[in-house]
Amino acid sequence: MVTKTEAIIEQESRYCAQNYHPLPVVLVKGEGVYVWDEGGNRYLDMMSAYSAVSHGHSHPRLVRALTEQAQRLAIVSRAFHSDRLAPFLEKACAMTGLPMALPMNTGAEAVETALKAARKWAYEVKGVADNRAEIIVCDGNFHGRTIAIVGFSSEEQYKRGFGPFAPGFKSVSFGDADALEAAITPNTAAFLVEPIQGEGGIIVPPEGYLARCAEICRRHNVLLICDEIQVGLGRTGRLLASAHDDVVPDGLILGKALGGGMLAVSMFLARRDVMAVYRPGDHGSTFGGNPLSAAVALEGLQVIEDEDLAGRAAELGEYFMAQLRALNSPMIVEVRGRGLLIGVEFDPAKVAARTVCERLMQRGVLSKETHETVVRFAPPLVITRAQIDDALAALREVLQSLGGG
Ligand code: PXG
Repeated sequence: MVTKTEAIIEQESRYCAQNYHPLPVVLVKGEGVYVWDEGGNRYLDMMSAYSAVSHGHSHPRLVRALTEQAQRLAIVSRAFHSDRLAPFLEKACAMTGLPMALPMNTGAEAVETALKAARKWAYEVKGVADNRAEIIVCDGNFHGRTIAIVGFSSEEQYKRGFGPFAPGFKSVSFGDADALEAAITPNTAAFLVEPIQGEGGIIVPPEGYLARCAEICRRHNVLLICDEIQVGLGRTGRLLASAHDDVVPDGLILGKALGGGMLAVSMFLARRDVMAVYRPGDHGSTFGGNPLSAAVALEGLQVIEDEDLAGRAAELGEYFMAQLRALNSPMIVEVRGRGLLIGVEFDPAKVAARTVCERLMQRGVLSKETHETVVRFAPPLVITRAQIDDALAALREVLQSLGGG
């Protein structure tokens, strides 16, 4: 007999492009840190949609903001003003310390927005000759899936079959500030970096790396652009991951949790002289900055402050990471991360990360592997210590069931 779950997955595989390999669970409801499948089973969500659901599922304040605004005015395009956009951007600027913002929807769009701004800034402000601007990125980066972005990925699978790619990008070793300085030329417009590499496997760079990069960029008149789509908005224990190094970047990219786990909302924030390169007609998005997104995102930023989500991530992340290390499993090679962005690296000779995720799922904990060896623990930031203990108990059982407890 085919179960309802199997039937739904089969239907999806018939109609949906097979560009993902999801765990075999069909979710129908979420509340806080929990999600439920169509059979009524409850799971702890330790992935939170790759950090997009930092506020928890269906946060009541965000549901209210969404429904109230949906009943009033949802979409106007940027052909007209709305009363929702400015308060949202003012709040985002106040919280991040950057003076101006350009709203988009998905992370990749906001990254493209940053890249275009950096190039135009190089020509108009820095004085680089036409079409010569270079942007430096890092090996192991993940910034999205557009052709320009995958073109500078170091991951073969992201690129294979999608060329030709945009020129003008150079990649240097992540965590090596000297490599950055060596790669800079008079044509360098910007250095684009994730303060912690998320999709690359939760890679934390050496202490002080970002501060050194910021100093190097300043000295060479190169823009430091931080992609905090995954690590920003409290996830690592500070509002911005760059704040751990006391760095205010020249350009900042936010997404994921910016939409409060409700909508796709992203933005590029920047220094005034950088944002000034955008003039009417240069760039845009039909949905970017729409009143519905702006109302939800503004409330989301307020919730981050009111519930001190960054403080929770700092405190609970430290606890969680210490407990994971104390598991002392021979299957675990390393536990790394910051705040509630944690990667547990498993020994591939002993177990596949996917197997760990499948077994966790059977015990009511959802996570997802990255790069075959790393299991990600990045729960909603509203998680409690007791719920973390539940996840740890499930992981202990899984390790025991695999003979590595
Ligand atoms: N920058 C960073 C640092 C990211 O983690 C993006 C940009 C792109 O965001 P959008 O909204 O365009 O996906 C990300 C996304 C996936 C996947 O399913 C994406 C991410 C992490 C894990 C899986 O493609 N991060």
